[in-house]
Amino acid sequence: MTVGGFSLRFAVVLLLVCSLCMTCNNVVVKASHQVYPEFQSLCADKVLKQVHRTGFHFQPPKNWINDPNGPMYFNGIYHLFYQYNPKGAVWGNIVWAHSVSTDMINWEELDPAIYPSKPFDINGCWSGSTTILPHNKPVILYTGIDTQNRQVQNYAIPANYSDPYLREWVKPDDNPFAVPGEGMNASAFRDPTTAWWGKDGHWRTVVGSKRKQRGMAFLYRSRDFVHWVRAHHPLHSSANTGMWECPDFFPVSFHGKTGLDTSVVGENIKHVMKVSLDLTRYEYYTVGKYYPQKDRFVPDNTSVDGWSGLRYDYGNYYASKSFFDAGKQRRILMGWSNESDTAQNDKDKGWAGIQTIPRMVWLDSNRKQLLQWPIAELETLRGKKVQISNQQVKKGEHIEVKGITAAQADVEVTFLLPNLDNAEQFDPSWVNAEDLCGLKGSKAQGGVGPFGLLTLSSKHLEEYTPVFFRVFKAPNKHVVLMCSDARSSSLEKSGLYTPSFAGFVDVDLADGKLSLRSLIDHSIVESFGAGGKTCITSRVYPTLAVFHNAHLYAFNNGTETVTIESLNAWSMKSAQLN
Ligand code: DQQ
Repeated sequence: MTVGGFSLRFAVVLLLVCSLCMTCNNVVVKASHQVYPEFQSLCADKVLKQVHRTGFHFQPPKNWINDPNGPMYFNGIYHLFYQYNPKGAVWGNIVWAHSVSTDMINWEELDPAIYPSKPFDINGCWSGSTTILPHNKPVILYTGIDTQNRQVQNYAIPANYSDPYLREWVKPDDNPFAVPGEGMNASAFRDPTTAWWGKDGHWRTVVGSKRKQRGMAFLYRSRDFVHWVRAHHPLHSSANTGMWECPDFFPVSFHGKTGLDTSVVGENIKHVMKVSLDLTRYEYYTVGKYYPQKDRFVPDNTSVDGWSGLRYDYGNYYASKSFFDAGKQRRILMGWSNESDTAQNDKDKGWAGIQTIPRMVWLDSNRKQLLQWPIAELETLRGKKVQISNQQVKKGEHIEVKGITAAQADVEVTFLLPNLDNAEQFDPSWVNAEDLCGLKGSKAQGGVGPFGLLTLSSKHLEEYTPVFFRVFKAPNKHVVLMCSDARSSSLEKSGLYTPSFAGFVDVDLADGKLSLRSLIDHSIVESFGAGGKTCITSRVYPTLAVFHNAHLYAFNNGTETVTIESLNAWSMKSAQLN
């Protein structure tokens, strides 16, 4: 039975959570999220403004969501848990909501899996992971906020392993399995990773933390997955990076796209360590070597281990989590894309936060970075297709891609570059891609570029979100900048966060081509440059370019003509989203 789109059982759980939270309304839990006590428990009567809701990016019917938690593949079903406020459209009252899917594109909502109910999580059920133990037994590790407002680590197990949806989870009474010890910061100790198994018979997990401003991943070991002991040294740490939220640690193969189970060690692999930096609200990752005997991770000297390191995504993307999909032998990455509007906007529209499209991740053949690509299942939503090939785009031109629903689309384009001799000179002081994009934008004329797509554009370009490249000439190489610039995305100016997100693209231009794919979905533009070398997600709120009034163009503002070798664009059908 459903009441207002929610199942009756869900409503009962909500009531329970609501009443629990009423008793803890005065408790101030130190969170990395902005806290708006006045909005925290204001349920929207109805979701007011629908123009910016997504058609195929995951979101629940209403309210706030943040981090994806414990995604996993179990007996043919994908599970996504996520941080959710059942009572309002800003962060607060956090539970683990739960959705299931057979393709990670269409989702069915279940009752929350974990919600505050025990002394060890009564003030919050924060982020964590799942691990599938031998004999196909999943376990959740998560952070609870206990009666003393400490961050502690807990585990939960399915109440009934034969329920294909694993609807109910039990939190055994021997929780918590780890509490902040002597000299540890009880407000900076959270987000346990998927555990991996070592040949010495111990499981390992890491928990994000910091000591002063040194970010670190505390390592815990266990033989039985119940009793855990902290190792003397962290798996890894890095100076001046602040609190490490949502760490993720996994192996990747030297060869091809096949994913590896989190416990794989040995030859012909590297390990990846990703952290979400609370100080910057960006993530970075390093590629390196894991030494199982010493339990140490050492980043390669090609990976910057700090704020300016490689990112999964140079845009609005945070608290990501990967998992090994044993069904299709691939590693999948899920990430949260926060709103870029105001808390008041979120309260008024009744919802906030979406999950990006699940991405497959694998090691680039240069072994220095990852590649990412939307899972192939997304293509089942592709509807009407239009194509352009061998079309020149001259200086100052913009060419409309007509015949698709430009507000809900998937577009893939490959540009043929002209002779690169006339590319702009690169100034070595331009170290920050976002600043450079801010400086140059999509309009300032260059030599080779800016060229790319104008997404979510109004007919006469009053508003648009350009996603584009600029190629520069540096001694002995070319530098490629990719931007997703939200500064002209909306006529609405008050309070929106409209950065000129950007990243450099480490790509060989010998074949004279640059490709771009953008997933456009009403208030999100999720883009993949050069086959997934550089990804950028923007959240935007057009006022004119909505529904059928949205347009898509290819453009070029460089002096040199570029050619669209091929452009394929599809109207996207809506997914079944909860
Ligand atoms: N969100 C969770 C924390 C995590 C943060 C709380 C990252 O566990 O550190 O909702 O967005």
